Amino acid sequence: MSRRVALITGITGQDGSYLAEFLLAKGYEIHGIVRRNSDFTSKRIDRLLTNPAVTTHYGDMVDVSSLHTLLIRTQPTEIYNLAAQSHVQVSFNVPDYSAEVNALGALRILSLVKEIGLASRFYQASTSELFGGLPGTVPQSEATTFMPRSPYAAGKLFAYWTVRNYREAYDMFAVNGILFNHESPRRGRTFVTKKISQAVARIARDEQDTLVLGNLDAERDWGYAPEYVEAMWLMMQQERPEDYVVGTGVTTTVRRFVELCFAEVNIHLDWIRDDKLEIGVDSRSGKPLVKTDPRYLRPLEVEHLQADPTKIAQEIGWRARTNVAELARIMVRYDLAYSDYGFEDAVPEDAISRWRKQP
Ligand code: NAP
Ligand code: G4F
Repeated sequence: MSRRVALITGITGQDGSYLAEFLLAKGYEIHGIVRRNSDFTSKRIDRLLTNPAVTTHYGDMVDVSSLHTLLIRTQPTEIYNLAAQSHVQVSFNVPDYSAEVNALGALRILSLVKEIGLASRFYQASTSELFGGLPGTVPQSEATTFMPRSPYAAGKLFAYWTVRNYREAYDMFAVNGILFNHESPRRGRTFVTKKISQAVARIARDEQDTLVLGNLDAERDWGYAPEYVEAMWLMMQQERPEDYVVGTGVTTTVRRFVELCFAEVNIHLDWIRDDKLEIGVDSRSGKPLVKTDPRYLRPLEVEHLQADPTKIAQEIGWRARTNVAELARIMVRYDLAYSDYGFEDAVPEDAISRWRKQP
């Protein structure tokens, strides 16, 4: 069998950890780039680190020499560029850094691959945030016009076009996966779905009083992350390099995701609007459980994302299998069972039923 060596940037993140597991099962040798932090960040991949097929290396997307060294030493057949300053709201606070990592990071790797003369295939973690705010353009496909609305998305737009330019100019196998939001129990706690599912579990356990959120009306096309890493890999196995939109095709408001999560613990909400703020109260006890706070509003918002995943379904046969209600269930059940941010596979039934309120 031919050599299968994957280099994953962002291996410690949600997608990186699922992708590493997926590729390991396919027999790949895996190298992951880990940046230096003030504490360990490898929790999502700790259980993989004893596997001799997995090696992690210190490196950073802003450090060209580390990328150069790792490319030469590992000689990857496939590179998955998942590293990013991936939080949209935070990108307004650290715009230069977001551009360094999200835009120039991709350019650095592509340029090194070309100059070193590697035959590596390259996957770029592009995003539905590219579509941004063009009114009336839903659902969004590969042909939809981009209009980024954050430093995060503007940086990703640069990377998107860099991939296309390198592909055409130098005949490289480089692809953009334009992925819509995908979530899981491993999602970072500052993203809205995990913030909600964890708060719901904590409220059910009487460890937290309220969940404070920003824009409840934003709509996202939320899928289940383990399915999305398979789409990344499939794109890299095609004969020709092509860009693909990856999503469920169904969009849901943040408000509805909150309701779905609370329903998992048998709590139903009534919404009360008070001037610009909104409160979600427990319909039985009248207790306020959800509040909005302008602190979580963004300088610019992307209001409506909904994928048109026709191309990937028709050409590759990939389809999302988990709907948003199932996703909310998976996430809340996990958070009910594990109060820590752990990465266990199985969720014991008794740990869930203990915390579900009687209907
Ligand atoms: P994530 O959980 O935030 O993971 C980001 C990863 O990038 C982490 O491993 C992080 O390391 C690493 N990283 C950040 N800055 C770095 C730097 N300067 N050098 C090296 N590594 C760095 O993100 P995710 O949800 O897995 O998403 C993976 C990729 O897909 C990202 O590029 C994201 O923008 C993109 N994307 C995500 C979604 C989604 O819904 N999840 C949708 C579309 C596109 P630390 O562990 O040290 O922080
Ligand atoms: O969970 P979010 O922070 O994800 P967002 O901004 O859609 O970005 C994620 O998905 C992108 C793909 O479309 C990725 F490229 C990106 O890397 C990241 O993974 O916010 C989702 C929505 C937003 O409209 C936000 O305004 O939820 C709204 N929201 C409401 N209250 C909140 C909150 N978001 C966060 N993070 N925290 C809140 O309290």
